[in-house]
Amino acid sequence: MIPLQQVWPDDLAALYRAKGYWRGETFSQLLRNRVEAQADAVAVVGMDQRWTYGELLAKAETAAAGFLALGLKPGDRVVVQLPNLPEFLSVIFGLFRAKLIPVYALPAHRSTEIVHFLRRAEASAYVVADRHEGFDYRALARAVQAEVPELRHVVVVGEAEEFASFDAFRADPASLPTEDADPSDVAFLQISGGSTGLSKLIPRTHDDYLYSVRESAVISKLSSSSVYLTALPAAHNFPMSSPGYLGALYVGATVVMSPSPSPDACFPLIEREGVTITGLVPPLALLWMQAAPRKTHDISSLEVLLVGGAKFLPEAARRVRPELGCTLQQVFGMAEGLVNYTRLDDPETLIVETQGRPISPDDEILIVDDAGAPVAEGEPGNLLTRGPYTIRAYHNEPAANARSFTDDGFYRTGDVVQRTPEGYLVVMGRATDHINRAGEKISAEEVEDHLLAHPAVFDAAVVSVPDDYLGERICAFVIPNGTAPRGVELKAWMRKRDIADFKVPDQIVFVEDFAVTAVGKVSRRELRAALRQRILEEEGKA
Ligand code: OOB
Repeated sequence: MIPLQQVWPDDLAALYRAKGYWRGETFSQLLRNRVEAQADAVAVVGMDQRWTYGELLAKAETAAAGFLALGLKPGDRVVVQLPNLPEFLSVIFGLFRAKLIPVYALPAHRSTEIVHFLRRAEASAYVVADRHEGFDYRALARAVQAEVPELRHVVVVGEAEEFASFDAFRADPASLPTEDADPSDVAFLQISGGSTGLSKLIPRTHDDYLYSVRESAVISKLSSSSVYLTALPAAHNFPMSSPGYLGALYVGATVVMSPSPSPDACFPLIEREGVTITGLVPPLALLWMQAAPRKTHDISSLEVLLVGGAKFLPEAARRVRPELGCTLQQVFGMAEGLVNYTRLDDPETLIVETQGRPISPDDEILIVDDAGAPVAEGEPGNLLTRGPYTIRAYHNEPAANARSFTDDGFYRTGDVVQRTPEGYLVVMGRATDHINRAGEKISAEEVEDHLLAHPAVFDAAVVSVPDDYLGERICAFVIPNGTAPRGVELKAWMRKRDIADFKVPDQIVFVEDFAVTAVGKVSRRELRAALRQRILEEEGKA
């Protein structure tokens, strides 16, 4: 197995420790500390269950012993694909306790993506729920296991059928090893949005991630009386740590898991549990504002709404307080590390018009032109960053690492930003070819590769198109090979390729050629830019 690591240069690691950013804490310790302080406080609520911190720890220990009893060994990787159930937390804290490494997949992922994660991570186990939103994950597990024989264990939360049942784990926690993980070790793998090709794996250490969690909790003013609603899929970095359910657990607050982010699911939970804080992507924030005048539930306990994952336009941002009655906190973050927040007591203009400033005084920010030279202060440019919780490398991706990081370790975010005189960042756009569809990042190249596999597709170019609701939608330009299939047929065929549904193009435009300009040879990037321009002009948006 290729070892997991995330290495900062010695001098910086020493600085981050000396400044108290990296405190030598682990995820298991986090939970134990809370239990020592407040075993009987409610930690997690969801699906008619209500667990205290003491119960969460007990369930995590049973889970840990159960995973080890299957034959898994510390360091083994486990792909976790669960909806927002309370068991999401007992599974991941169980894995942490057993020194197993969760790899976070989204419920929307299908066999194409899961097989890729299992192989890239060299995972030996896969944890799923039985069903969610009408989809049977056991059938997915069967398909995946047939393709990846190295996958030794499938564990199911709920009705397990032929697989190992999480609910029936009975091994004695007394058998668990006493020594904890090394805080500088990789604790889990996140999944990148992927601007080129398939998603990459992002190794995060206990030390670096817990720093971002702890500071995020301070920035969002979480306390033990806060109630955090997990509305977005729990596997996403945003609801996980900005300040997320981990921030909430860190300070001894209560976490409510909602099976769906819709107002219908969330408003009753807000009223019943007295939710004080949650996080949404912009399209959902718009949906909540639209639903608010007709609501029959009291959501007045909500104090803070974080919005991020994609650009929240100032016109929409301005409506949050009057329409939802809470303070907006914009968050501009990335699973690779850097997270920016507006602060709760910032002036309205900063809250509405910017995406915030970094968590840490030691988050280094460079804004550069395409040649890598710093732009004049206040001008837009490419955002590069380095700091105490930003990765230095993806797992086992030498080519992507060479592209994505500078020689001195700055991560090229792919985002184009401007810095205000107050030091706040405004996201202007991005330099890479991915589509940010309602906060999900989709690689144009990955979608093109799928389209090209269709016998009637000669060539395909995939671009993002501005969309009032989604922020951006996926538009595929396709040159047919002979008779063009119908757009709906091509979409239906894409769906059958077992990929996440959010990657299927929203719009397909058949063209005879890409009208390549006189220059002759154009890069895919230039081609996509030209096609995007064409559709903007057609829609009168250019
Ligand atoms: C979050 O993380 P990822 O890894 O899914 O996506 C990161 C990318 C950023 O590079 C940027 O392109 C975009 O998502 N993004 C935003 C944004 N927040 C993220 N673009 C404009 N405005 C924003 N507020 O999406 C993520 C991770 C942690 C916290 C929040 C979001």
